[in-house]
Amino acid sequence: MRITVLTGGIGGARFLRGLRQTVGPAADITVIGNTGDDIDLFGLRVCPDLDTVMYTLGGGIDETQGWGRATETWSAKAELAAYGAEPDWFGLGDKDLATHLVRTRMLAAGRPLSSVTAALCARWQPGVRLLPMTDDRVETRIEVERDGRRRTVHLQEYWVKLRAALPARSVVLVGADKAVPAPGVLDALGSADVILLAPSNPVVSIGTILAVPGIRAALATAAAPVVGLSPIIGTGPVRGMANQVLQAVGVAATASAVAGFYGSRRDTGVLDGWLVDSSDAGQVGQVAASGIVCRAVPLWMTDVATTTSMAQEALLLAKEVRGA
Ligand code: FO1
Repeated sequence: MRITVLTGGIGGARFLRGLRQTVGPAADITVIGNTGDDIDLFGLRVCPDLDTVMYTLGGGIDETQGWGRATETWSAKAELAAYGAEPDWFGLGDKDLATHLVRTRMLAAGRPLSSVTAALCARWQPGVRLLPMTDDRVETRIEVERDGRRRTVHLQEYWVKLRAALPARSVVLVGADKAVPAPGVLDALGSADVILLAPSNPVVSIGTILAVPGIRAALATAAAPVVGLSPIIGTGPVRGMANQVLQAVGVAATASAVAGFYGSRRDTGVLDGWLVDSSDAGQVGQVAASGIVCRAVPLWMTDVATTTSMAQEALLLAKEVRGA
């Protein structure tokens, strides 16, 4: 079975671990990762979502934090602080720095990000084919308002420095309109048996991937069923800043509103099926009315076992949708 998954960082990476467990090593999983969060710091290219997937599936993630390396040390960060080097709000651990050094050197030598990511994955053996959504630079910026004045900040500055405390007025995807899907991305969507949207941020993770010209159309026309998992349970995201950025695009922070944001493939959207958490079972009818087959199942990724059953439910729904 060929499964293609669109994902962001922590939530998506954890879901992928459950999916890999569910389908076993024989399945062919391609992961299309968001790169709008990428940031250049101290001359190094940092790709948080790709690294989070790579480390999580490769067994190197800091499980508590959900990002960065396990048993990390922070000498370089302390040394940078001693120089007063800015920015001081983004933490690059010593082990993690090696990844960014190797990546940046390969990029500087002219290799595209997709090739560099494959080279990094050769070490981590994530058990999936990890592709950046594009080899081109796309930067997600958040328009914030303070004292009546608006400006845009990098998504990492909004999330890590400002802690998403200022209202987000809009999301700007710099470079997305000119980006080209990375090699393998459109093929992975066109040849998939199942396409899944991980429980990631619908605006700044999955939405950014869908903004790369050609990707949304590839989902809309794919032969495979497309099933998504809600990142919203109740009235809030499982983690992250979904509430703030959903508000910026005028979408309520509920599982059914996010399904509406993605839309049904019967219209101009991308979904055939949508999983909401059991506690949101009351929203199933509303989602179904919009032409999306919807089921309520447990969606809290508390451990690998519950995440594995979520993945099973997603594949079951895909089968059901395909048969419909
Ligand atoms: N998140 C933080 O909250 N603080 C940090 O200092 C931080 C550093 C960092 C370094 C490498 C990396 O791969 C991720 C890092 N993250 C950090 C997580 C990241 O900001 C976000 O969670 C994602 O970009 C959102 O998907």
